[in-house]
Amino acid sequence: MPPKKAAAKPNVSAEELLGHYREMLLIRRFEEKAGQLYGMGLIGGFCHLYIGQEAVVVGLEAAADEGDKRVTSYRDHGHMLACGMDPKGIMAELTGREGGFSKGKGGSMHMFSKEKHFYGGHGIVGAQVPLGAGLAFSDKYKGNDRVTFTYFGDGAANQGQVYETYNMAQLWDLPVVFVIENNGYAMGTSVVRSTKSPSLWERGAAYGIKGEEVDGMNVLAVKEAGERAVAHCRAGKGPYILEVKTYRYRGHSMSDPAKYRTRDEVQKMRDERDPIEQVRDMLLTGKHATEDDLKAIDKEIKAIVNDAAEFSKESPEPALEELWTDIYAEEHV
Ligand SMILES: Cc1ncc(C[n+]2csc(CCOP(=O)(O)OP(=O)(O)O)c2C)c(N)n1
Ligand SMILES: [Mg+2]
Repeated sequence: MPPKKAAAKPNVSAEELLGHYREMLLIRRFEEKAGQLYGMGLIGGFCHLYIGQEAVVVGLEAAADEGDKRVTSYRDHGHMLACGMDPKGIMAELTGREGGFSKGKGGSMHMFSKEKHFYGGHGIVGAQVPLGAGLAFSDKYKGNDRVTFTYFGDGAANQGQVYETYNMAQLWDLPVVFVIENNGYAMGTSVVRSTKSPSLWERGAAYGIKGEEVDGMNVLAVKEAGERAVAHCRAGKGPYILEVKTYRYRGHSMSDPAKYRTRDEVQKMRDERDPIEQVRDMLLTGKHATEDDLKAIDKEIKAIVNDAAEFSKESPEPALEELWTDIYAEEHV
């Protein structure tokens, strides 16, 4: 579980706090809506919600610059929203419609945006890790100072290809931030049941890679650590590992027997550590916003999410001919 910390007085502007609040709330409300649409049978197949983990991606995006890249696993809706992809296109992909980011043919786990430098959305546990190093290699080769954020879970951290990637990333000083989103569970297996070395970031030491553990329920702590990691990479010092301690409130995917943890455990986390509530408290106690201001933001976010849901129902299903497009690369002679 993430460490319990008294909220330090933040040295941060009202504008910045409100921005974090808005972005985390967008992810939360979007995911709640996706859960509803799934229940109504409008979304099929796999769907993994990000509720509870919002501070991770919002904090790290706040540390990123234009042109930086990101790649992640199947639990990807939050990452797409945080890097600025249109909620309509994401929701329409979830419902398998033409207006979706993969024209309705990829679904929840397979979306991409060249414009926002979002490289997926990957269903094979750990597979995105070498891809992230490859993206970083391309930037290093081109000689720019872009950084790639490569996200993976605590379960993925036990995959062999992660360590092959660490070796090459450090050998070639690749500008990649490895973000381990440690939410405590890999499907139904808790971290303590799957490894005797619960400090996942420290494994980087075997390759000479620096890193740290971060309180992933505190968006400001994530942003601060993200800035350190990014500065390290941009300075040409090679990769950096952030093990971000977080928690998912919902099941692993839409079907989850939830027998591996108690309801009390989840409730305690919601009550005591919720990332959105923490920022809400800072905004109210710091007199940066009133209850009414926050209600207005909530209303605005709900409208964005409702529009996305409407769009995802109205957008047509892909035409039959689409079965044959974007399957193989065109031959260029
Ligand atoms: C190579 C591979 N093995 C197993 C699976 C089945 N699987 C899907 S998600 C998952 C758990 C991964 O957990 P973690 O990395 O902690 O990510 P989280 O779901 O918590 O975000 C497993 C075993 C898979 N998709 N790919
Ligand atoms: Mg996990």
